[in-house]
Amino acid sequence: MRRYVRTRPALALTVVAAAIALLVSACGGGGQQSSSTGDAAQRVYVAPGEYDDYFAFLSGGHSGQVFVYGLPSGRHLNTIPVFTPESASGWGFDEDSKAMLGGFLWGDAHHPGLSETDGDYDGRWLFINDMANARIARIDLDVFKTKQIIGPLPNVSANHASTFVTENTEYVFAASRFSAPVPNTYQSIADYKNKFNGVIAAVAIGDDGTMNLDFEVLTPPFHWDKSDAGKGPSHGWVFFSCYNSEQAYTKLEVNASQNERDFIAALDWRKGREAVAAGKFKMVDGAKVIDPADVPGLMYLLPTPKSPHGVDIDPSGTRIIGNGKLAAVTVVHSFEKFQAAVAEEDFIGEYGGIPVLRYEATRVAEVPVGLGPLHTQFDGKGFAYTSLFLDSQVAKWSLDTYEVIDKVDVHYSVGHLAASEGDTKHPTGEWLLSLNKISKDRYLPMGPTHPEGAQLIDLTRPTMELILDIPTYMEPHYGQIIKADKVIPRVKTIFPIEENHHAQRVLNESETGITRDGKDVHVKMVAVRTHFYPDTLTVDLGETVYFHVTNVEQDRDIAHGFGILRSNVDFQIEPGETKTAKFTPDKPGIYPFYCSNFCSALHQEMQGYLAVRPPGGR
Ligand code: K7E
Ligand code: CUA
Repeated sequence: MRRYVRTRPALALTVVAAAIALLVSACGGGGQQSSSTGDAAQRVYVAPGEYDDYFAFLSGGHSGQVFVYGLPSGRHLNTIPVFTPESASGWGFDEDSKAMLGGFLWGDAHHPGLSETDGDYDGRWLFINDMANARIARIDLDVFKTKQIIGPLPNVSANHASTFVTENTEYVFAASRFSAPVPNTYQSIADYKNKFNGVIAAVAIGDDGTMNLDFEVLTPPFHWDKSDAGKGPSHGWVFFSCYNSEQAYTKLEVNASQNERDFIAALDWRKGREAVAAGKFKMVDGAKVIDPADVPGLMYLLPTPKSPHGVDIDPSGTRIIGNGKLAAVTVVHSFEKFQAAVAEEDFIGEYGGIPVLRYEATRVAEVPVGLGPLHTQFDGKGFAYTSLFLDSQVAKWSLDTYEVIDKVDVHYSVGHLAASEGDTKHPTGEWLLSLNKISKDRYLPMGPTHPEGAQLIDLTRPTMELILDIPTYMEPHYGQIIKADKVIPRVKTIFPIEENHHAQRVLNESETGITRDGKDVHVKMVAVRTHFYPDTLTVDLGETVYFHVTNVEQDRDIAHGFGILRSNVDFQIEPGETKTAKFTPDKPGIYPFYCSNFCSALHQEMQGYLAVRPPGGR
C-alpha cells in the first residue's frame, strides 16, 4: 500500500520567507500520527538477553557526549562522556581525564565519524568534533572510552565541518565555522572581509589512532559548515560546504542569504601534504598554514545553491551532493565532470587564489526533493534519502534517474539522517534514523522542553515505513550506525591488569602504601570486593593527597567507585584500572570515603576514613 505523500505548491522562496520559516520551524501540525503497519513491533523487537544487530552512535550536541543505542530496538545502551565531566563514570574527576579535558567544562559534539578501512567501517575508533572549542576526540571501541582529545586546534575558529573520516582513516578534518583573524588577535569587526579568514585543518591519524595536526589551509572568511571525504575515484579529496560566501559579519540570517549560490569546496589533501613537504607553508601559532594562492590545484570552489548545509559523497564516490537549505532542490555534482572542468580551466572567478568552477560544468542534476534539504544518506541499492527540515519529511530519490519516488512524514523538523553503514562504500539498506529537532507531542509531557526525537525508518520495504520513536537526550545532530559484529570481537571485557602500566599500579595489599614528598601524600590503594586498603589514613591540613586506586578485580562488569565526602572526588574504576584522585582538604576533620558503585552484597561496607589533622596535631 502506498501512503499519501504530502505535496506542497512550489513556493518561490524568498530569502526572508525562508529565513523566517527556518526560525519558526514549520512542524507538521499537532496531533499524534503513526504510520507503521501491523508487524512493526516484531521488526524492532529484540528478545530479553539477545543483542541488537547494530550500534548507533549519536552525538550529544552541547551535552558534549556520545549516546550509544542498539538498533533496531532503539534501546539506550550507554552514554560515553567526551567533552563534558560526568560523575558516574568519573570522567573529568580523575587526574588523567581532567588533563584531557584541558579545563573545559563543555563541548558541542556534532558529528561522530567511525574509522574506515577501504571505505567501510572497521570498528576500531569513533571520532567526534567539539564545534565550540575546535577539538576532536577519539573513542576507542575496544573499551568505549575517550582516549584522546586534540585541540583547541590553533587558528581554527569553531569546528563544525568535522569529523568525516577518509577512506583508510588517513585524516579527519576541522574547519572554521566562525571565521576570525589568523592568528586570532584584535581586529575591527568592520574589517571582516580583509582581516578575517577561515582555516581548514588536516589532522593525521596514526596506525594506533593517535591524532596529530598535520597542516592547515587558509581560506576566505566563509562559514564552513559540513564536510565529507571522497571515496573510490574521489579518494584523496575532501569536500566542505559553506554559507556566507557574502562574507557578512552581522545579521547573518539576511546578509548571508543574499547569494543564489554559495560553494562546496574541494580540497586535494594529498597535494596539501606534498606542499608541506616542499616547504610551502608559514608557521602560524604552531601550525603549518598553506596559502592556496601558493599551491595551484590544492582547492576549488563548486557553486551550489543556496547556503548549502550537508555535503555528502555517494557510496560509489562519483557524486558530490549538496543540500541547499534555502533551496528546494538538492544538487548533484559529478566528480568526473569536476575533474574535467578543472582540466579545461572552466573557471568563472576566484577567491584568494582558489578558482571558482562554472556551476553548469559540474552539476548533473537538481533533484526537487522539497523544502529545506539538509542532509543526504544512502542505502547501497541506488537510492538516496534527503532530510527536509521545513517539510518535516524524508525524500527518497533515485541516484539513476534523479526522480523523487517516495516521501515519509517525520515528527518534526528533521536535521540529519543516519543510515545503517550509510557513509561507507556499502550501506546495508536496512535502517534509517531520522534525527528530529523537535518532538512536541510525541512523548509524555515533561515541561516546556521535550526530548529529542529519533525515528526509525525501515528501508527494506518498497516504501519507507516509520516504525519506532526513540527519545534521546540533547541533542543528536548526527549519528553513524555500524554492524555490531564488526565491533563485538574487539571489545574487552576487562582491563588485563598485566597491561596496566600506570606508575602507581598495585597488584595486591602488600604493594600498597603511603609515601610523602614535601606537601604531597601519595596513597597507593587497592580496591577489591569488598574493601579498600589502606582504609584509614591521617594527613596534616595543608597536605595534598593523591589517591592512586587500583581495582584489581579481573571479573567482567565488577567496577568499584571512589568518592570522598565534601569533595569533588568521585570516579568509577573498572576491573584492572588505576585512577588517581587529587584532594586538598581545606578544613581539619574526618572525611569518609566510600565505594560509590554498587559492587557486591557488602558494597555498603566498602568505605574508609581520611583524618585531617589541624596545625599542632590536635
Ligand atoms: Cu545540526 Cu551536521 Cu551540526 Cu545539520 S548539523 S542539522
Ligand atoms: Cu566496591 Cu561498591
